[in-house]
Amino acid sequence: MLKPRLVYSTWKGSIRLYGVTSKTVKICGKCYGADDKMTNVTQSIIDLTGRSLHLQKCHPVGILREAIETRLNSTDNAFKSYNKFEPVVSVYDNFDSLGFPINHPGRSKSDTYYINSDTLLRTHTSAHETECFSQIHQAKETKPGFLISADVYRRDEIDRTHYPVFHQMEGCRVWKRGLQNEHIDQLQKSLAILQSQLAQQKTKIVIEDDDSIEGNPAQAYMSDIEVNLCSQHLKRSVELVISEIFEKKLESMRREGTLKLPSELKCRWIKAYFPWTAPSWEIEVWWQGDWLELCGCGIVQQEVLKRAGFEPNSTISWAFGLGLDRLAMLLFEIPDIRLFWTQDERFHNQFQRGVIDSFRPYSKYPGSTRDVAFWLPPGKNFDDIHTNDVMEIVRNVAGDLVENVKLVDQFTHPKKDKKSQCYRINYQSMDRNLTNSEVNELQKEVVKQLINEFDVEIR
Ligand code: FA5
Ligand code: MG
Repeated sequence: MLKPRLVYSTWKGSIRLYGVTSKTVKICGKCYGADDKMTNVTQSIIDLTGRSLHLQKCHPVGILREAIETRLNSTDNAFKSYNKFEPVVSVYDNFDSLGFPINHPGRSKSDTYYINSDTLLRTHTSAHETECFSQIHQAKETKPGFLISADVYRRDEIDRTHYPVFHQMEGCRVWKRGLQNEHIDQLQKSLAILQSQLAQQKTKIVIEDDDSIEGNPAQAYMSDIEVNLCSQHLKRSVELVISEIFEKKLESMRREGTLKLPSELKCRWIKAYFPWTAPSWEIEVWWQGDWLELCGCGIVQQEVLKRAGFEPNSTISWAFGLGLDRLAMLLFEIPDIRLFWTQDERFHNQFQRGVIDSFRPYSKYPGSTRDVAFWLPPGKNFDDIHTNDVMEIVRNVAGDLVENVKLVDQFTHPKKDKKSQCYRINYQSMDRNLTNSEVNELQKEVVKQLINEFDVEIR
């Protein structure tokens, strides 16, 4: 039996009371058994599972999703789109099927929302790769590639660029090896189209490419020419997406009369590691003085293709996973990721299908800061209270009324050997003014839950 626990969540000022923890958890109309050890998903997260921002035609995330799908299919119409997968997946699909080692940090309860020990809210769209590959294997799908866009869930910190839900687009492409090497022909033809499309883009990308295989080995079953063509096809496809998106952004900056327009876009490919691709890379874009990581990718491990049903050595494939939200924030000039989730018309009225416009802030409501400082229970270490768990408590109490939470101080009292932490919480709404008493109320509830959950002593 789980301890019944009351959690408050606020939405537009009204405070709702939830009995979060019960024996079952209902998500997208289905009931799942909860369990004592693993369940950590909360009602405020469950409430977000039905929003599907990526399907809204006039929402920045939806506009971006559609633009990328269109561009990728302009090469040879190779991708089937899957945009309606529900967020509940098995631990097997999210981690095991992709070869995540048992001790991978992504599996931990402090990073992932578990429904029970077998089921979780997907942490990435790669969770659906095996299923979609198997559709191609069974010839239920005739297109040789697919795109999966969906909401993904991660327990994380709270600030302007982090939200427990964000959106990814997965892209995969498969070539069946032919007896006469027909797949090499197909790869070369498709690559030639990609290259000419890139050459025609108005926005030129200047690329630094780390393609050394040191520490990033190819798989033994593939020939050098296959690795080379498949990697190039992958990289040029991702570059096409990026140059297209930034081209749209530059058009909008021209319309808005921005004076200093960059004449080219600097990108770099860097080596990466993902358990289910080899070799693997990430791409970063230089934008307003910073490298921005947009996407992870690589050549799909044969084990994944075999799990999807393909005969050994029969198939080669690439995959990428692109984050939509941070890219949308940058393109649409959205200062706070919470804005994506607002229901305020003043936000939604600003965007139209197919167009990348800069967001015009309608108002900036003041924030209100509160500190909470506490002693850890005797014998406990700083590691025993994960920052993500503190964040989760604040998120549950204050929902979108919290802008930022920071651990601002921690020390050990030399004589008493007691350990102290101080968190600073900034309460701020995107849509309205918060009253002082409302903020006090929220803070009181946060303190109460910190005591209940961690047995801390408030200083
Ligand atoms: C992945 O999630 C892999 N599934 C990507 C992949 C797919 C690799 C297929 C290989 C083959 P990563 O955790 O780096 O990787 O996330 C991918 C992208 O999602 C990042 O580049 C970033 O753009 C975005 N992203 C990651 N974490 C966040 C976050 N907390 N908030 C917003 N965007 C994020
Ligand atoms: Mg990454």
